[in-house]
Amino acid sequence: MSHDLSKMGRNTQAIHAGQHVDPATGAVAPPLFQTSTFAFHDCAHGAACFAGEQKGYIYTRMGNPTVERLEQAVATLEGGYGGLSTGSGLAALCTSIFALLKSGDHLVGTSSVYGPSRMVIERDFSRFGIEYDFVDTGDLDAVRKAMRPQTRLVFVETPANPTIVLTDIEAVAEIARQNDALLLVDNTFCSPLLQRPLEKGADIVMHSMTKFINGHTDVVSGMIVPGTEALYGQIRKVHYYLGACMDPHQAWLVLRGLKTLGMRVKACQENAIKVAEYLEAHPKVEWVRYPGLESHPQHELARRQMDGPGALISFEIKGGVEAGARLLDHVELMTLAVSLGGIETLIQHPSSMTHAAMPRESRLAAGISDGLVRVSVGCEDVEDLLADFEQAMAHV
Ligand code: LCS
Repeated sequence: MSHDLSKMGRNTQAIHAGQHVDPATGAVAPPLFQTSTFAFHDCAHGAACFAGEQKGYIYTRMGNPTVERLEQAVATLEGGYGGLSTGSGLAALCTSIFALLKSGDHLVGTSSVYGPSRMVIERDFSRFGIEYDFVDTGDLDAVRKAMRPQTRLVFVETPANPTIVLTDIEAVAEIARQNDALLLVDNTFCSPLLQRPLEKGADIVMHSMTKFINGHTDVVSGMIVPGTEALYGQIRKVHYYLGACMDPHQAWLVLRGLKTLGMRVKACQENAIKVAEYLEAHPKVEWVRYPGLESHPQHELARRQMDGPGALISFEIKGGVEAGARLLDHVELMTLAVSLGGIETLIQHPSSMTHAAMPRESRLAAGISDGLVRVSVGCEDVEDLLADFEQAMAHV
C-alpha cells in the first residue's frame, strides 16, 4: 500500500486506519479472532515470541489481531504512537494512573470530570499514597496554584462532564511541562473527530469508547493513546499485568461503530446546535451551556481548540431539581439514561445519577448544580427531538 493514512482526512482514517483485506481469505471486514491463546510452531518459536525476538501472538491479554486493528485505528486518528485498549473507559484511566504514578506523587485534575473518574482517585488511588487536587482547569491560575513539586500528572477532561467547561489544552500542557509533569486528556466528549489533544501538547489521550467512538450504545470499552514510544512502553508493561484488557468481540463491535464516526458526529452536532438554540430561547430554561453558543464563556477557546462544538449540552430548568425532574419524567422519544455519544438522544440528571457518588459540596464547587440536566443529542431528525422537548416542557 502506498498511501499514507496519517495525512488523510478523519473520515478516511475512521474507515481505513488499521484495516487491510485479510490475506488468508480476502475478507474485507475485519476477521474476529475470538481466541484466548495462539499456538506456537514449536518450542523455539514460543520462546522467541516470549523473548520478543519474533513477532507472534501469544495470549489475548497481551495482544490479539482484532484488538490490534482497533488500537492502530484510534492511534492514527489521535496522531499517537500506538493504542492500548481496555475493557472500559475507567480501566483506561486506572491503567494510566497505575503505570505513571507512585506513592508520594501528586495529581492535578479537572474538578468536573465523570464522577467515578474522580472518585477512584480520591477514594482508591489515595490509599496507595497518591495525592490529588481537583480544580477548575478552565482557570489557568487555578492550575498553576495547584501544582506542587511532586505533581507528576495533570488529568484534564475537556469539555468537562457534565459542566461543559473547557480547558485550554495547549496552555495546561505548557504548565505541566514546566513542572516536569505529564498531561493526560480524556477526549471522550469530542472523539478525535473534533479534538486531537496530542497535537496541542498533551502526552497521553484516553477515551471511553463506550461513547462516540463505538456510538451504538452496545459496548463498554476504553483506549489509551500515548504520544511517544517511551510512554507507550511504560503503560504497556502495566497493561499486560493489570488485566484491564479488551475482549476481541468488543473490539470487533467498536471497529464496526468507528467506521461511521465522522457522519455520526456531524449529524448529532448539527442537531445539538439546533437543540441548544431552542433551549436558550425557551422561557422555562434558566441557562444553557454549549460550546457552540456565543453565551458559552469559552466560546472563543472552543473555536480555537475544537473542530466543532459536539453533541453534549447542559442546562437548567427554572425551578431547579423538581422542574427538571418533570421534564425528564415526560420525555418520550429521548431516553432517560446515563451514557452519551450514541446515535440515540439520552438525557439524565447528573447530581442524582452520574455524579451522585460525589459529596454535594464537591459537586457544587465543581459547578454541578442540583438542577443541572445533561443531554447527549443523537442522530434522530431534529424536528422530532424538538417536538419531544416541546411536549415534555409543557409538563414543567
Ligand atoms: N470518561 C468520561 C468523560 C466519561 O463520560 C465516562 C463515562 C468515562 C470516562 C468512563 O467510561 P466507561 O468506563 O463508562 O466506559 N461516562 C458516563 C456518563 O456520563 N454516563 O454514564 C457513563
